[in-house]
Amino acid sequence: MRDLMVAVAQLGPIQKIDNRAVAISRLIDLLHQAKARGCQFVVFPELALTTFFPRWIYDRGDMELEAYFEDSMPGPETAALFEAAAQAEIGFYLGYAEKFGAGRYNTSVFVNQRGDIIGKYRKIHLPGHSEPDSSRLGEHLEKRYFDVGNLGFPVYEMMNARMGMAICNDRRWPETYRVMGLQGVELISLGYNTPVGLGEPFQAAARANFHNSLTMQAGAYHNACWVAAAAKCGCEEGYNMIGQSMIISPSGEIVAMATTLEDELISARCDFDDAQYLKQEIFNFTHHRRTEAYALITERTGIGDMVRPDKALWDQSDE
Ligand code: CDV
Repeated sequence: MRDLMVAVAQLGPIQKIDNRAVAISRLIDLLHQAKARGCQFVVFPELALTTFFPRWIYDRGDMELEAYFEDSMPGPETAALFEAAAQAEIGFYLGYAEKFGAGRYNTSVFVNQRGDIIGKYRKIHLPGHSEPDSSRLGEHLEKRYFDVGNLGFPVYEMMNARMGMAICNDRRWPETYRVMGLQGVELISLGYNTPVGLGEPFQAAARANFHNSLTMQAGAYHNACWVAAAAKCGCEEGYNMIGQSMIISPSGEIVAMATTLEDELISARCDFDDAQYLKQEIFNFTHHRRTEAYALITERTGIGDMVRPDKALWDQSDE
């Protein structure tokens, strides 16, 4: 059997006054809990080192904004997390704001049990807006502060499994999972910050938890892979963010879910062989996918004209 003991380390709110040292000590505490449970791999949230700063209005280049970004990874403060994980022989996924030359990315990395970064992902689906709008109850300015990720959706061999990454809004897009599914991904790690009450209709806010699980359960099942998802949640700077961090099996079933809106560790044994039936039968891509019918997916971005088949292919009445 090929398996991995996976932990998801949900974080409660990180307020603006909480510096990195505070956040990192909470991550290390969760890492130690994971070790005590016999876990080998931990998934931390999106932008896990600071408060969720895209809720405030800055100009790119502002000192206060720049301070949310990491110049290096590990850096002077994050080194303690890398050391603690290497000591515990635990691999992890970590989301953070990355400076790379002039580029600014919403990034995640895979770190192996020895503390080496073995893979990186930069968020591709950036939600929200570039320009503030005072008519909204709250801003979500990821489009203003981050560049679109330029690394695709890579899958890495780590801890004897094929592992992929996504970040928050990516989880709502089936393409995210499929691109990794086509690389044989076995475990997708992702972190999220999902605020509610920014001015969306009441029904959208009321369904936020449902859509969180719906999209990830579908992505897991359609690609016969595990999904491990970590929220940063609770009331952060007056804004509410959903929790329900979860681990989902390749059958699409939730096998562990957080029940608080605070720092909380959940875990599950992920059996990769368990997915083989689905990968070889119903979702045997090689046998069953029909790419000739999927061209619109990469040719078009938004909704366009209806595409009709040649009528002669389906109607013989003119003959
Ligand atoms: N951090 C995110 O990407 N949040 C979005 C919200 C803004 C909808 C999400 O998809 O959860």
